Amino acid sequence: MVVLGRTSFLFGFLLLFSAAATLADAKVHYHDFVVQATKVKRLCTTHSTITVNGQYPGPTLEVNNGDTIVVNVVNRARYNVTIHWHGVRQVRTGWADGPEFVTQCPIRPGGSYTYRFTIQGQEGTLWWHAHSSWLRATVYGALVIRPKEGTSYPFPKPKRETPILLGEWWDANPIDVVREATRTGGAPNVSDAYTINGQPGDLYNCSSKDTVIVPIDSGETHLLRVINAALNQELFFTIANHRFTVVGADASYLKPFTTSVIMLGPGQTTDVLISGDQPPARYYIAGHPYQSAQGAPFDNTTTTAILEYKSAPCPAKGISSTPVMPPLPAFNDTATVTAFTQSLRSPSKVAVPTGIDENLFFTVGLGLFNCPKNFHPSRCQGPNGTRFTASMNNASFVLPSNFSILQAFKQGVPGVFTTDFPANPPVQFDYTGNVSRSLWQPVPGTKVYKLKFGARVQLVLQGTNIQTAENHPIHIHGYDFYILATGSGNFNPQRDTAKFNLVDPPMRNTVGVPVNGWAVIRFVADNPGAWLMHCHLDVHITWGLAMVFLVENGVGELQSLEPPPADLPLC
Ligand SMILES: [Cu+2]
Repeated sequence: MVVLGRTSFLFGFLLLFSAAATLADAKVHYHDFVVQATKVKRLCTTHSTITVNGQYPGPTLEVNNGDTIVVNVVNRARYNVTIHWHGVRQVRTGWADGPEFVTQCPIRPGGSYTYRFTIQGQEGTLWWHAHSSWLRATVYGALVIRPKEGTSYPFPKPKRETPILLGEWWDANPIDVVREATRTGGAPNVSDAYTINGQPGDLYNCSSKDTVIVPIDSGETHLLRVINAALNQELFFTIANHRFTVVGADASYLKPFTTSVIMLGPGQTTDVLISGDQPPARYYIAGHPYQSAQGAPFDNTTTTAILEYKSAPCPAKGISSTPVMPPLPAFNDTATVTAFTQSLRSPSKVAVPTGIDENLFFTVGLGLFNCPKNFHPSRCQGPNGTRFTASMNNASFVLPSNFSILQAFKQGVPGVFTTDFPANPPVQFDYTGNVSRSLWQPVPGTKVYKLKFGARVQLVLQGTNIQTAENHPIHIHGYDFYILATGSGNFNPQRDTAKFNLVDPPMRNTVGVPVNGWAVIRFVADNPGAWLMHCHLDVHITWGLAMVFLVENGVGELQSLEPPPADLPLC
């Protein structure tokens, strides 16, 4: 179906050649990712876990801003798979973005696909993960982006750097967990552990001998690249007796500030500096949930690693080596989350888009489907015999199954999606009040919203109180955006526009929409393609909390999506 003409191939080659000539220092990094089942033992039980190259977490990619990454993914697992390069702008390379049935069909068992893209203007920490069903529970790794060759960090160069991947572990096959939930219509089982770099740590059974040790020397500065790779849980993160200097998030630098605790929603990254300024000893590094939904079950355990001074007294000498445990915020401590997120600022004045072309207002929240007449009651185990769902602007997103949206868009295949995703909620209501039961049932469909190339977009994301209000980490593919403001209650343009930070708002790829509140973001639609926007709690994307922006080509080659790679998987 997708035929790459010889002329366009030659043209692409010449473009690549001329680009390479102007970026003499930029490197190309080649990697092979073999997706395969691997025996992994955690919490006293061995599972056949889907990994990349037998590693859990998967390999860390280390590059400089400006470099090109080429990853050949071979699928030797029994599931369909795709890999998403979370936060990478993918300028003109939308075919390499990865979400299944959005920018590509899945790589079938036995198949392969080579992702090829360039890091442009992003520095800090991103990550990669599977974007097919719940495979990302174990198929993920760090993507470290150092400053462009010949430049340096906007802070003193740290002596060490360590990626800290926060994960979530089920003592079960995560694919079985989501399949069971999809069958019953109920909430999926909560996880059994959180992990730091793949290890639950000392507070879990059969885990303490493998607890991750992070070394530090007295007097040195250490950069921790913290990534929330958990499937369904926002997490607080802290280290006993050490303060963080926050210097970046989602591969954009921030105005440095200090705090003793940070919070990350799934999908978010935060770069922090710590100093070896405490008495040489062992200190717990700890993560546990921020749970904003009231009454919903969650995994309330705590994962730990150990920050160990190299000169710390050795346990063999009879000195107690039990690490110091830090206090952690209460699970429902929204005030701490608000204080943290409102401290984030760009390092200096930035060019916030103005002269808005597209003024969008999307509700985000859960819903309940009444049990379909032909369904056995065992398939309606949501509240009061319903099935859980979720939506944006009352549209519950359904992935296509025989074309990717991008392929259908570019080849003009009809019937794969409709372009009627609404710019505003079809019905206005008191979003964070007592919502009438008649507004709880969204409409399923594959609706997209079209944007002209270069459109200046303002998007209000309004949380709803339908079923259960909670914080939703909303992630946009293909774009970074400025977060102008967040607040609680219903967004009110007369009152809340005055709160916009038009000077130094933070730039991110994932924004936490506060529980029973709203967030306002802006971006310029200057990257053509099909870009998924979704809640990064996988349970919510499973229920349909997603939509797609279709961004048209601009004028000329440099404002147009590249042709699809010859090995693009088709359905
Ligand atoms: Cu959500």
